[in-house]
Amino acid sequence: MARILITSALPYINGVKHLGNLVGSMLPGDVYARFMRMRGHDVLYICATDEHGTPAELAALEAGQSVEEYCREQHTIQAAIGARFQLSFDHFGRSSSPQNAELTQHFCKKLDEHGHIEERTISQVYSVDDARYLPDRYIVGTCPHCSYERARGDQCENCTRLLEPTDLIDARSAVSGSKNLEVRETKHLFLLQSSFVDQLRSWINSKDDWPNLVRSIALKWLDEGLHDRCITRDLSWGVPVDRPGFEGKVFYVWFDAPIEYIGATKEWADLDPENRDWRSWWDGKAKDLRYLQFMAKDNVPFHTVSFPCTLFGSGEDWKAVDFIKGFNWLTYYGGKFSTSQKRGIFMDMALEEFPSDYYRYWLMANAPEGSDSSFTWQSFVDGVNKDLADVLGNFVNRTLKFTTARFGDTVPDGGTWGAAEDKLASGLERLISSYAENMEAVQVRKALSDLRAIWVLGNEYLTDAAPWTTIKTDRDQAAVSVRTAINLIRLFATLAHPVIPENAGKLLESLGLEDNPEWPGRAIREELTAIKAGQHFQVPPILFEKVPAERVAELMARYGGE
Ligand code: B3M
Ligand code: ZN
Repeated sequence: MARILITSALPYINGVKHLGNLVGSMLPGDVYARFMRMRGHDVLYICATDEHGTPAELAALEAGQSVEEYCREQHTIQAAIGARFQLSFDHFGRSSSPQNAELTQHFCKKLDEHGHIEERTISQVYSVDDARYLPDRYIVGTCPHCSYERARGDQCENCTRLLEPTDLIDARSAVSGSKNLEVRETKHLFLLQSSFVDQLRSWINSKDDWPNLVRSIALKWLDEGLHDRCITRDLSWGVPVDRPGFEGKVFYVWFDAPIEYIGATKEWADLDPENRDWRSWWDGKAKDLRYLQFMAKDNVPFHTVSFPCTLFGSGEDWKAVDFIKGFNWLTYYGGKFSTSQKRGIFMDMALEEFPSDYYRYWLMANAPEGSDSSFTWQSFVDGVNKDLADVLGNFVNRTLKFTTARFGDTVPDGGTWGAAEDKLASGLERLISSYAENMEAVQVRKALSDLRAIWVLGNEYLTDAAPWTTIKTDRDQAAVSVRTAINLIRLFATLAHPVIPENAGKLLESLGLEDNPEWPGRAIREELTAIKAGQHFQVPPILFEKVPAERVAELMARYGGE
């Protein structure tokens, strides 16, 4: 048994997340956490809302709330919707917590003590009418290169050239439209990242099990040369910079957000300090501890470069990540999911249409792992109907209905394990070990295709065994077939539990078992005979309702598509 620390990239606070956010960080982290718990490991699965930064301030402004109130409310909403998606965080914290503030200030102090922090004076655009400094992307104007009129101060979306806000013609505030802008001198803290390049490179090179996607992004970032990074901002919302001359300034959101992985662990421990030791989960010397992070690819540089600089530069022994799982983009009909443009399917609307397991299954089976993948309602409905309804659901139904009709509602006795069961067992043995290996390695799509193959194998067994035919001449033969099939239901539900916990739990309960399965670790024949004759069961209601074809058009009309 090992201790396994798992974090999912922290969802930003500005509203309910979409399926693209879910599939790239929270869902795979949850599936992995559930799998590892079933394997008997001591798992701590941490997540939180990422609450600082200008977008949070502006979203609060738009909602007519104070930023504190806005964040508190949105945190509650995100926590509730996460729970409805069965995300099994041990703690879902808030980056605005006092724990995170204290840790963030601590890291800055340590970095400073080790000579990694420098004060520099920079020029920044100040909007007199908004009474605030504007981050580059909140300044808009005409691009000097292509004359596009809505270019942002950091980049022109039209010609993709990188810009400085002062390059813009007719610059104005994106917050208010005001042109009353001034360039002011302001003092900031810089983290001297450039001195970490060699250490980072050898650390990243030592991670030979990291996915290519993650390694290549990390190394590219280093190859392009690391710039020293401004880690403070002239904003009022954030972790205050506790340093003379920095009154009214806060840390940059990307400085304190990853520290919240630690902060949230402390939040968790502070709820039960007698029994929880947060520091032991972040101990760089601990031998029994493995740390995995889940995130979408745009977050990779912050986790392979920036956050490690914070940890390494502190001179303290913090646990650094062992394995990073990065994901490509999930698109909505080939286009971007977008929070600001409200394009795509958001977690709350999703649950108004279908139960969470449907999405959990589809998103994992179609995870944007090797490349981007596209969510379309047709593909979603096909996945649900073919895999969940026709393969898994149908197996359960025909097994339990037939058994009830011919043998009653207890598992029948009679008959003996034979060649058909041997064949089933050896097929299963191979597939289950492949499934477990792929889950261990966080090869999500491969794991899901193993899971499906396991269900298919069970169906083939039942079709070949044909108890509905054998019962006419050989009751015992039929009995052993259905007894094995009922055991298969237990096995299917157990193996699928990390992916579809709600329905897997219902299945186990319908067999009179508890909804907290362990990983099937015994010899396969034992697993397939664990439920003995005489055990009472119930036929569960239809678990996976087949989605009628006309729903697709309806869903597309409601949510857009094409
Ligand atoms: N909040 C993800 C995003 O908003 C960002 C992740 C932080 S992980 C420390 O794109
Ligand atoms: Zn341009």
